[in-house]
Amino acid sequence: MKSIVIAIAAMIIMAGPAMAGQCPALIKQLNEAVGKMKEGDAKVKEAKVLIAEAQKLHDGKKHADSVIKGDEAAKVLGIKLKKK
Ligand SMILES: [Cu+2]
Repeated sequence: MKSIVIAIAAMIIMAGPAMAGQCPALIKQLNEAVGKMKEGDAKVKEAKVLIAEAQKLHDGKKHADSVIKGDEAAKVLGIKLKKK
């Protein structure tokens, strides 16, 4: 029983840094995609808000939430993100 608890705790601890590297990579891809699109476009504006939120979540160490926001932004833009 104890070993299971330790294994779960270790997974949670290790998931943190792994996710931390993911968001900047996703945000970079989103910003590049936005850079190629028309600035006045409604979906570009919407995506920029979501990207800013993803960045804020990442800065606040909420990496899992940041990835979800990034996915939302990608859906708005109609692009696919490359994930690690
Ligand atoms: Cu992050």
